[in-house]
Amino acid sequence: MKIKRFHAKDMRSTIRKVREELGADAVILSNRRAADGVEIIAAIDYDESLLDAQVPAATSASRDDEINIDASGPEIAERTNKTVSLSTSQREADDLPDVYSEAALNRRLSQPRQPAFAAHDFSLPEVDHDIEVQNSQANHAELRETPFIKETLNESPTPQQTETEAQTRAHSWSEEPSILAMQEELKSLRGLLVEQLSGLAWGQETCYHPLRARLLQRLLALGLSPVLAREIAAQCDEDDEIEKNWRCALARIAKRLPVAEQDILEQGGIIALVGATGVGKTTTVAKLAARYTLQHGPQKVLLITTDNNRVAAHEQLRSYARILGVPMRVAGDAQTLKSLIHGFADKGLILIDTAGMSQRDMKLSKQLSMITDGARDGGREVQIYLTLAANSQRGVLEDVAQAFNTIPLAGAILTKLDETTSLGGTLSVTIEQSMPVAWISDGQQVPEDLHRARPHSLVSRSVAIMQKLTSPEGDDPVSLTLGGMLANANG
Ligand SMILES: Nc1nc2c(ncn2[C@@H]2O[C@H](COP(=O)(O)OP(=O)(O)O)[C@@H](O)[C@H]2O)c(=O)[nH]1
Ligand SMILES: [Mg+2]
Repeated sequence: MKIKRFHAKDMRSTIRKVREELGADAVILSNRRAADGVEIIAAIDYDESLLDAQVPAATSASRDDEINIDASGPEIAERTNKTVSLSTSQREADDLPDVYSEAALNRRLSQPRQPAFAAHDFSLPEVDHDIEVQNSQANHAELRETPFIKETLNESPTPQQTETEAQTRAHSWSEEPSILAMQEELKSLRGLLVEQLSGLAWGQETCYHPLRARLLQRLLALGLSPVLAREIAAQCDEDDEIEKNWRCALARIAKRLPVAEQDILEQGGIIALVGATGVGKTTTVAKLAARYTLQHGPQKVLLITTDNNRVAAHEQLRSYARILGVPMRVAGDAQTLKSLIHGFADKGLILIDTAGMSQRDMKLSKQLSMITDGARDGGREVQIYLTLAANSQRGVLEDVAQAFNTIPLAGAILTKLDETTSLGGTLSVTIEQSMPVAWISDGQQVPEDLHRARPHSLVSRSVAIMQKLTSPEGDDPVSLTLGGMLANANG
């Protein structure tokens, strides 16, 4: 019998190696996930009865009957008559000898196979990185019955085997009921562990850094992302009182909050508003147009919509244009946009309203490049502002900002501040994505409910919202958040 260890980046490649070297009759004795892939111990000419008969006899045998570990070469094991010899190129002997010793092998063989978890035993199973020889028979049987491995061992992959086939196979393997059940089990164990760890971490924080913990608690209640809240809280002065630290923390947030230096409306030019559907792009375009019209007159403004999908979208912008007395055009493609920009070169401000684009929409980059290309070809630069509705969840805003930040954004316009129950999340996103906020909108009235963004007023506003709406300080949300962070860090 010949035993050998195989190593590759995944199960499939490792099994292929086994096949190539030992042939289709190879027997898998054990497999485990290694740091950089999968490791399989396989054997050829494997005779279980011979092993069973020989191993007990080995108790009284001489040194030659032992399973040796030899560092002489890549060949791991070769067994003739009573001798099994295991070799490894890197001498992982420190990990291995005990399991291969005669006594250990006998002890393992004589023990009945234990389940990893007893019914009510929640202690974590001991992780054994060694090769579990005594389970080889059962492992072998189970593994051979696993469709993916069975097929891999019995069928020669032909050159014509397509990638689609491989994917389907991997897919069906991962949908095995036992694998799914195991995944569920692992998920619930992970949840349990995260809960325990988060409680522990929060307990330590409150014990060793009580002031920092309280500050962190407030910053999280403000809605800041856990990462930003921790960064700000870490700069606190433990010797000072909480209220002073709180004021300093708020000042730090305001300092980090990027806002547009110049007023869009003073600069003029071509401004396009992008963002998801319903965030308030058209209304904001109308508000900006109205303000500019008040200062420079209606003849200096042009409204363009690239939303040629919905008639309702045109109508909404058209009625604003009618009220303001400014022209409005529809541009369905880059060419039309280009000629419009060219033809209305005398306009001080061209506002482009766009169709709602989901961050997951495949048409997103196409639409954005249409805007930039159209404007560039028209000989003028376009400034694109991302419209973010402040009443969205932080996770959604992060997603949107990341997707849109792949194009050169001039900044952000925050809408629906009047409807949000937490402003910290929106502020976190603009800080973390370094996205200068130009304007904020806090109502539906055109043009009254539009204001220039000011860092201190945004921070005060978020504190006012927090004080009005959040419950008294409590540890639970914080520990859960810390738990989430730990889980993400480990996952
Ligand atoms: N409460 C509130 N509603 C707003 C604000 N901005 C826009 N809206 C409303 O949100 C809805 C969608 O706005 P719209 O401009 O059509 O969004 P679009 O799909 O992004 O163009 C409309 O009913 C607007 O009146 C705001 O700042 N606060
Ligand atoms: Mg719209």
